[in-house]
Amino acid sequence: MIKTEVSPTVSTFLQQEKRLLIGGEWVPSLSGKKIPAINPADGKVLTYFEAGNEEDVNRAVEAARKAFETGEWPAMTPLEREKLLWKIAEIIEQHADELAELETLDNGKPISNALNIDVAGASNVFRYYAGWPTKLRGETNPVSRSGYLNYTMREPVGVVGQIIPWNYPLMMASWKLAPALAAGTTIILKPAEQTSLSALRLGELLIEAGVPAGVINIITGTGAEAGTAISSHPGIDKIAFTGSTTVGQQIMTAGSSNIKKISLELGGKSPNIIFADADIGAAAIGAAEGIFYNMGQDCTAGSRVFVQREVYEEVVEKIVSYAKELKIGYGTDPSTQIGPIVSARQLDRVMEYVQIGVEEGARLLTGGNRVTKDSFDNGYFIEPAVFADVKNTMRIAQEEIFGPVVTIIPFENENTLINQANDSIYGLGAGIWTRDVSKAHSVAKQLKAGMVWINSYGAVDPAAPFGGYKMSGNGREMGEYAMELYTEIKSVWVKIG
Ligand code: TXE
Repeated sequence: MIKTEVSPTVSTFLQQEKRLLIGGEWVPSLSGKKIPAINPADGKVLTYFEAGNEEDVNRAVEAARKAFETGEWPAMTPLEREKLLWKIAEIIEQHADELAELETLDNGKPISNALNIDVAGASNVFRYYAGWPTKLRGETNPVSRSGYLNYTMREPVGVVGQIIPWNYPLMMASWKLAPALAAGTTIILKPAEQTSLSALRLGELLIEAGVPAGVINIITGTGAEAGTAISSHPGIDKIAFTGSTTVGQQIMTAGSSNIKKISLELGGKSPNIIFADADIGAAAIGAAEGIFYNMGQDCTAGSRVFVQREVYEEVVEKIVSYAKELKIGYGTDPSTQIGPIVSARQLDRVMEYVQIGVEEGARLLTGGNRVTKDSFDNGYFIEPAVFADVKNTMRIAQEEIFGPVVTIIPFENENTLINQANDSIYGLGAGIWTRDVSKAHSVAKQLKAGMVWINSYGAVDPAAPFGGYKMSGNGREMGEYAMELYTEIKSVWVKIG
């Protein structure tokens, strides 16, 4: 239960005045209102940052439009953009420890995860997209109108609004910024109000790397004020959003005013399916990690574990003992596996779902209590919870909990399983555990999910598409797919004959 001291570098950053990044300058918000950054491990205020509003968004859009149309950015060659993105990746790596510490303090996640997954994921995505500016090609098209040449060009979509959540703050900022920069757009980024600090520090590093003024603007603030101002702004051409499905729906409505291009990465209730012929030891660990990683605050969390009847009790037992052994503690302690939930509000939400599960008649085998021992009582800690004998129709199996709560559902055979697994408004991820290769591919084909993992769970990579079916979203991030999100196609006709 070590609670290590804050390092001098992070301490200095926390003491500095936080501002909005507009047109290459750090400026105060026009309203002067502030939001506290709360450490979820002890409920104390780390620092305050600006509550940007509509007028601040207007200023940012103006700066982004200017940077898009004139000056250094549109004149930059693809090779120069490549160098810039590569440099950002390097600077993130050079500041890895500091960024990880800041992320852990602000979000609560275990420091080893912050460093090895979040910060490493952030620099990797910039490095991957560094390769794209020089690969964005058009085509010549075999048109049947004689005497004509037709070719296409890919152009940056314009000014982009990016609204991100609190579960992977730095990594989400990087997943959004890197392809948008590679495409040549200019950006207004709004981090989540629960976790805005790493984005602000990233903003400083982006300036240090040489991102021209106005290309990336950072507006901190609430969803209700800064978020809606971005999603409804007529000067913004595209919105990229990660967050709840409800807000995704609001963004689609708000964005209709000027037919914004909208990509959404929303909620999930992903099935992680264990067949009786699987390597049961590996599958049970995979299922437990698939839900408890990042305290279950993961859009692809395998929150519905389907287990074939023959091995049901065995798997349940293994998941329960895994959950009981997880080490709960301050994220700053390197041995911690389960840190606090991000906010008091999210903790309440998770606790409420535990109660709902009990009332619905599911069997709560372990966890679900707020941790109040030692000095944890002011932090937002909860014991990982395991529900068995869950029916897929229960609310705890249908609604996204976004916390360390797993629902384990028995199934009889492949046919009944597919219907149950697909019986969800969501379609983000899915896992399949079996030794039967044909069954694995057949089930993968039948699942309505944007990502399927076979005999593993949750791998992501900048080269592999990421996104969901149904109400889990629109469009795909990562890989070449993200370049489509941030570019327009122009078809050019030339009369040659
Ligand atoms: O999300 P919100 P919340 C899910 C998860 C979680 C639930 C609620 O189930 O329990 O959502 O979390 C901004 N216009 N996910 O309330 O509100 C907000 O400021 C424009 C899944 O924190 O969707 C923040 O920057 N923007 C998820 C971002 O949207 C608005 C990750 C996300 O906040 C806005 C997070 C508005 N009207 C939560 N309202 C995932 N897919 O990974 C809010 N925002």
